[in-house]
Amino acid sequence: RNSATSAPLRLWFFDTATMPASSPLATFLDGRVSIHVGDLTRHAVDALVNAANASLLGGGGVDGAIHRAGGPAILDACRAIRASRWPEGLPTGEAVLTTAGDLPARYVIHTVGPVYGQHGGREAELLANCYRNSLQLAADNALTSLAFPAISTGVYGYPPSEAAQVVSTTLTAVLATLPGMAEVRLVFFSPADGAIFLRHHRF
Ligand code: AR6
Repeated sequence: RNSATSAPLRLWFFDTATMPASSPLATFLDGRVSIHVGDLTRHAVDALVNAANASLLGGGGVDGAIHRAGGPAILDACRAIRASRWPEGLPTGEAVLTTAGDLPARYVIHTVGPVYGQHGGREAELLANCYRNSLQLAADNALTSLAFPAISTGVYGYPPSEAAQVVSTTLTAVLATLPGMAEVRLVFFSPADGAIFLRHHRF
């Protein structure tokens, strides 16, 4: 066996494990919040936030991408949390913490966003709870950097322009209470989604 062909290809100037996933489109709140476009799973932060569903057993969208890239350790941890703490499923707006498996992040925080139009007008409050509870859970675990996807704006149908207002006002309020939370990245999958956020935020 030729060791030269089986050695990992690792060029110092293109090390995907340590290079930043993207440079920000914009920053807010004295640089504590940054806006990115690309794949959330590439971000090497203390915790990625997952837009999960109540089952915590995986799905499509960013949830599928996190479980695919992170491997089976994440699903094992989710099953254990279901069995011990949330046998009926994780309620909308709540958040739980697991390993990040093989991902470059250290942990994954799973939260369940509202399905737009299914909560009798409480959608904005529930979406804010996702961001607030994820940030508080991170702070309780002494984590200082987080990356969020645009929770609920895919399969769950939340209009991205409305979500931008909820997310920016919630981050402004919550980060004022969490001085140790140094870095919050908002990661949009497409440039169009990033542009909608930048048009509608209220930072
Ligand atoms: N990186 C960043 N953003 C992504 C990625 C990625 N790899 N993949 C998708 N997005 P969605 P939801 C964006 O549907 O609306 C799942 O099946 C996507 O373009 O992932 O909260 C769960 O299991 C969109 O802007 O989450 C639940 O059943 C945003 O992430 C349900 O979907 C959120 O889209 C949750 O629906």
